[in-house]
Amino acid sequence: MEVAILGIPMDLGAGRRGVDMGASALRNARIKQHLQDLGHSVTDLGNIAVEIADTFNVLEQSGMVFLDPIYDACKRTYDTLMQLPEGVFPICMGGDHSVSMGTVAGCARGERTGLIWVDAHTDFNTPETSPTGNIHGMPVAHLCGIGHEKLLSIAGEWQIRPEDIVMIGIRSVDIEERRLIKEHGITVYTMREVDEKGISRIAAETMKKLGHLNRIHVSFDADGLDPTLAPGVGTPVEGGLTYREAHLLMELFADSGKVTSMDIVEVNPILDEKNRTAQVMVEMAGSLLGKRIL
Ligand code: Z70
Ligand code: MN
Ligand code: MN
Ligand code: MN
Repeated sequence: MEVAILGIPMDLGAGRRGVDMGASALRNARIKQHLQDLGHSVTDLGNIAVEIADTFNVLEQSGMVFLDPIYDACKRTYDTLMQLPEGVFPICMGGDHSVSMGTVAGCARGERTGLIWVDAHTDFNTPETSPTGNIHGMPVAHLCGIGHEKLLSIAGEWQIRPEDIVMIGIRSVDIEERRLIKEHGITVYTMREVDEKGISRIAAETMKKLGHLNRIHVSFDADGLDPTLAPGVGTPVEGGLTYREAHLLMELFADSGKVTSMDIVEVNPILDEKNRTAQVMVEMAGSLLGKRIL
């Protein structure tokens, strides 16, 4: 497969600094070599230009104060992805999860696209419902067309359909966010469902729901994994996906042959232990791109 990796070194949507170095950490964990060793042809497109939080003369360095530079970075990401030749498999390396307002739309190329959101959080807040103001808690709502007008304009008229979204690994949802998730009928597999059904049944149900679509994007937030496995994240939540569950999930998605693009987001090397989190996320990409033991 032709793979293109793209860095979006942005932490403006997160409540704390450091995820802007996530793309560097993934390159340091040899993402390119790892995928090449699986037989893929890999091009590194470099990084999208992103403004730096410290250069803003604001009292509180978080939340909606960063709306304009987040818009700019997402728009540049979207434009870059839209220019890729058809058939290339993009891997978008964040950055905090607000980058996905640009990556999902750019990878969709204006077409109907399934979205698999692997995360501890549903990221379905709007500026009105968010308890923190952090934009990384809002990308899915914006992809569905609800939220701040400026952020909604990143992809022009394109939107994802709520029925084309499946979330897996969820274990932290805010009160108003919960109402929005139910209102929009989003399919959510919380950790309770992972425990009850098992990850292979969840993968099968996901593909049954989305497999008819020509494009499927997997957006993988490192905090979907258990924090013992992926400590380098800004918002660790106990009780996440195990190493084996997460690999099996990626392997089963790979077997479907339906996945066309991926995000790896929220890797924070400042909070990590010897780059473990980036390393495990590189392995996740390998499994999603067809790595087999035999
Ligand atoms: C919370 C909020 C969030 C990631 C934290 C947290 C959102 N629901 N997303 N870490 N990746 O602030 O909206
Ligand atoms: Mn997220
Ligand atoms: Mn998360
Ligand atoms: Mn939109």
